[in-house]
Amino acid sequence: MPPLNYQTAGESHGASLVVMLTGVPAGFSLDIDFINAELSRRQGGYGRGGRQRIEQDRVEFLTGVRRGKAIGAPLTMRIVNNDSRLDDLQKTPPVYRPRPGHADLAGSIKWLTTDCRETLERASARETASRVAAGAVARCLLRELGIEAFGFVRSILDAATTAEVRGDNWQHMRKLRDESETYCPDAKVTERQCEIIRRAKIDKDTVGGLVEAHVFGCPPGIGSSMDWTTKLDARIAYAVMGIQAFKAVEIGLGKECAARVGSAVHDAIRFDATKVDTPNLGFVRDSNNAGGTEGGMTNGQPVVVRGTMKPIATLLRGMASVDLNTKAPEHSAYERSDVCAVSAASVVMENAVAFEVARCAMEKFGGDSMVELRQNFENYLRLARMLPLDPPSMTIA
Ligand code: EPS
Repeated sequence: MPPLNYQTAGESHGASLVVMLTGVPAGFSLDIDFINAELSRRQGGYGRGGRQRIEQDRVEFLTGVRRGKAIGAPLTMRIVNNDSRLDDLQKTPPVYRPRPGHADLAGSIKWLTTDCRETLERASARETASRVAAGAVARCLLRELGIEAFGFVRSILDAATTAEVRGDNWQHMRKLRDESETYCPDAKVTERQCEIIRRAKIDKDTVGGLVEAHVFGCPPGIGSSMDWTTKLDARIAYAVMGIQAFKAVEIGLGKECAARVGSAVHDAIRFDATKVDTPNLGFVRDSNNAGGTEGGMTNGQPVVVRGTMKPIATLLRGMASVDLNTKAPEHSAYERSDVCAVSAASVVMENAVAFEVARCAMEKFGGDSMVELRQNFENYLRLARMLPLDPPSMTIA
């Protein structure tokens, strides 16, 4: 069985997006309605541009599925682009005035051309639809282990919610988020965020923000401290920094750790025998500054990830740039775009983070089939609850 992994392909204005997952165990149900609902959510959010009125993202399974269940083979999905026009030079003309902040300049030099078009087609956030589809598949798998992800918008510019998301209120928070035009579980802050986006549109500018993802139900031990490449938090950081326009990622308290002493950072441990059947196996913390990971492994607390999305680089007002053909000063090019895509980014991050949890869960529990995976998972929890194992020599000396 290969490790759980995925690859995406497809240009923003090509025929379609494609995503292939390998290492998927057999026998879990692919909830196509859930996957499509996540794709629709990614298309939404206040501040999106005209493209989303053209597209209606839906997943089509090409391989690896039989009668709604994964069969253990490579799983391929397609999302059709309605706005497919890449071969039409009139409709997708060369772009030679690079947008500061976009992949345009570095990409055109890298591929030794003065047309940024091919770089931008793949750098486009359209690709994130594939990443959501992959993550949503992983979430179908995680659900069978009782693991759930929840993502939302924390802030846009200076409009930030202080809402606290916990294991006992996240479903309510999800309801509030789903009622919000910006995917922020706070009605008052949503209004301010919409106002900020309206203002930015009038100013022909763009805005970014902070998004957060929480993963509930992970027992201790997903990920590994034995090698840096197997650390869950490192994998999450890699996945999140790979999302278009992300400039920072934090786990738990994140960069605030630098401003506090150890006793105000680390989450004290106590044991509560009434909680042994919860994901923390009874090892209770009153805070979660670690964001659910210690030593690159889950510690039984919810995994908490925060991502920073910069404002979109395509500004209607333009910025100082150059003509790549003449090197003369020019205003940067404008392509139809979004004023704000932070809401969409929250959906992308939620699913990208969930995929990394699933990747590490598969490494820990393995199995070619869901039956095997579930039994490995439950057997591990049984052994963990039995600690110390008898005889003690069964444990590492
Ligand atoms: C993007 C430009 C816009 C965005 C796009 C990302 O596309 P278009 O030029 O076709 O209007 O809407 O995002 C998506 C298409 C999407 O589905 O998220 C860019 O330049 O990155």
